[in-house]
Amino acid sequence: MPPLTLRSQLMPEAAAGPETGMHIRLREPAGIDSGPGHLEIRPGLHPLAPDHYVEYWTASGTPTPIHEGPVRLLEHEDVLFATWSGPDNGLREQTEHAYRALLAACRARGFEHLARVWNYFGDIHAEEDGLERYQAFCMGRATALEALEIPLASMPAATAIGSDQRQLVIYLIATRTPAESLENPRQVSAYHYPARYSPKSPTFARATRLETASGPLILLSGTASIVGHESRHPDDVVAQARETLANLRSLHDTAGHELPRPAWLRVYLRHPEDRPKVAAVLAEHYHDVHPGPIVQWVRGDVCRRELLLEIEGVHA
Ligand code: 3EB
Repeated sequence: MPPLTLRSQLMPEAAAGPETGMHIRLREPAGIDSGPGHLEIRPGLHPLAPDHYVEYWTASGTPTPIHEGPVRLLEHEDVLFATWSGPDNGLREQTEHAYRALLAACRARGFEHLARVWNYFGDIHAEEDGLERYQAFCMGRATALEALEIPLASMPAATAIGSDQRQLVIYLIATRTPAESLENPRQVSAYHYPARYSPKSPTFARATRLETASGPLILLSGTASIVGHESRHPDDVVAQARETLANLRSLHDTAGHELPRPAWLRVYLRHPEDRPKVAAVLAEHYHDVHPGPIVQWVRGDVCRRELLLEIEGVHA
């Protein structure tokens, strides 16, 4: 199998980015639009001023756009971008329904493997049918993935963040050949978390590794201040930032020392006013990496109330 042509870039909004592919823009309203060769995804999050970055995912060749109800796809020869957007009430059923539709669309085109999935919806801590909405989301997702018999050892890397708008927005990268799923020795695999976090555990890998034409690509899941399965340092955003970076370092070590530097990171902050403190921790951590990662700052709610930040990104 030839290496994938998948590429990832985070660029200032003012720069001329690629015209085709999947573009993630933090702009209202939450939702997904498509053009002839691209998908525009607006997760429903707010960027922290003054930065305006756009995240671009591209693959080579002329993509084919496909629109089937709430599912929109962009098919390349070796990569399929797949998205779903719709109301986020009845979240458990909606999530299951969305995942079934997405997975069916991917499989119908020969893209059996999920490398990376992003999930956003509003009011993540609110209760719905006796469950916290994050748990309802986890149940819907796990039910769909179980029904489709996706093994735990090949889960995609993922993000699930509470947005500022009531819209379920899911987007993903699927491939014909499997990515390598990676776990973090400092953390219990999310799919083995004890049931007190959610009656059905979150189903994602800590990262995935893909071989591309321009070298290995490591897709880092949303990573927080969790060691084992427990949250660490409630109420201390600086200590949470350090613990999160220790998790990311350990994940990078697991993925392979020869691997490239982080190209970009996205920091989700529960409280925007924490940015300067977290930025100082990041600057210290990456002071010997040149050039350092491009960092996008976003307001968002991490799934556990005590967690104040989460970081995801790409090594390329
Ligand atoms: C954690 O490590 C923090 O449910 O898809 C991070 C990334 C988190 C993805 C998900 C949740 C998810 O458990 C939360």
